[in-house]
Amino acid sequence: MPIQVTTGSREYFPGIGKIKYEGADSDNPLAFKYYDENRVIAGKSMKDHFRFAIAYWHSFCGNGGDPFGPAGTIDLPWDEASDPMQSARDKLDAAFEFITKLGAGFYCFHDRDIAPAGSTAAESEKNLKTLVELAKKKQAASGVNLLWGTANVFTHARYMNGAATNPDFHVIPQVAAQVKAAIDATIELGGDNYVFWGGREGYYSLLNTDMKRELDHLGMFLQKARDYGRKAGFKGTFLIEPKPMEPTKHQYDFDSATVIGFLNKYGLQDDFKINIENNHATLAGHSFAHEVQTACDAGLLGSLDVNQGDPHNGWDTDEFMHDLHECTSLMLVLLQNGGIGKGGMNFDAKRRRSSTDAEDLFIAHISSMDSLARGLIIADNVLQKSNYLKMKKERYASYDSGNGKAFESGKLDLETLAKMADEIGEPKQISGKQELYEAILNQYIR
Ligand code: XUL
Ligand code: CO
Repeated sequence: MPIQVTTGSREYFPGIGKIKYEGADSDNPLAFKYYDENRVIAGKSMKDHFRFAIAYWHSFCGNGGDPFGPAGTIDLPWDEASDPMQSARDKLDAAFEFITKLGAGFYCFHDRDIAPAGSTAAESEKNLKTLVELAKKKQAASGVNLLWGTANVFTHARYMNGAATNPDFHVIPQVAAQVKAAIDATIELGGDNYVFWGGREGYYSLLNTDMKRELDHLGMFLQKARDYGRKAGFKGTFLIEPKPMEPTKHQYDFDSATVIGFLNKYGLQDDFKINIENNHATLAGHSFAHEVQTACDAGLLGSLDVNQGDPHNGWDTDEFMHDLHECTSLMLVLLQNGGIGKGGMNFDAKRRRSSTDAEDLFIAHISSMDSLARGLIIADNVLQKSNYLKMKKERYASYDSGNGKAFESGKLDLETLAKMADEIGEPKQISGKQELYEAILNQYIR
């Protein structure tokens, strides 16, 4: 069903209605210029290509605070009630008003984003259940779905030495209580995925760290979480979100390649996939496209956290993704690899500390949705109209027949190959044509 605007008793974004598609010539900052949800590209509607999701933590909990000004700059009118449960209900109203006015089909949350912690694990779970029941009604009224849920097992002081990788076993039951309740919440809300981002799963100093034991504990914990989820009826995909550093110096889920090895080592590869975030890729010294391609090649692409960082500094700045070149490179990989499936594109991004108008939250998302839509259109043009695919195929043509094909299928041993060296002789030089590929891409970015 089309998304229905769903407000609570108070309207938090007055004066802003449902965001419409007005086309590339529109000057309206509160309209889509490229994202036209029903437009079909490469056999699929834009809505299905992206499955856009709103990140609860940035958009409804983030106040623009930073280490030099933790009090923040951005008004959160839904966070004024003195009772934290009332505040959580108000936040839910604001969230669904925003999500439905924007027309995004999905949202994502941490347990602590939607409900406050109580003084015991049981009380925290009770709070979460109360908010989940309300969220379920909002979902039914609006047609918005949950892309993924997760547990915040990194903010509380008890997790300072790690969550599932904590050297002290007494922390593990706390992690289990949170993860179990968050999996239950995700099932209750029909979430398509459940995410593990290992914020504190890593270390600062090898001097006090038994890395092997910590990783074994992480593998064991995830197996138990998977087993519980399946027993409780979770049919979706578990996702690990890689990040190489921050907050810890060395995070265990460094990048896609590291996570692929980890999943295979601990027997998790059939239930888990990867949630890739652009800014995390940058921190790992990779491009988003590289990380996505790596996961696709392993059959483990799960979902995406779309944002961008600054390649010149080493921080996770979580800016809204608007770099057209990066959007195009990403969509080129996705179009060639069958798309995003039951994953989506979650805006793990925050407006800048100085973007303080309520409409800035809309503008930030609209700009990013338009940039990705434009990337999709450009990438599709490159694939349909240019020589790109043909050139790439021809580069590997020597493996399509004869000895190349025999090698690829494992029929040539090393001695036979070695003998061919003089029979075949020095290979002729074949240009890699990188600049031509770059020129083709830029030719279509218009
Ligand atoms: C932190 C980050 C998280 C995860 C969910 O860098 O990306 O918000 O996406 O825990
Ligand atoms: Co993220």
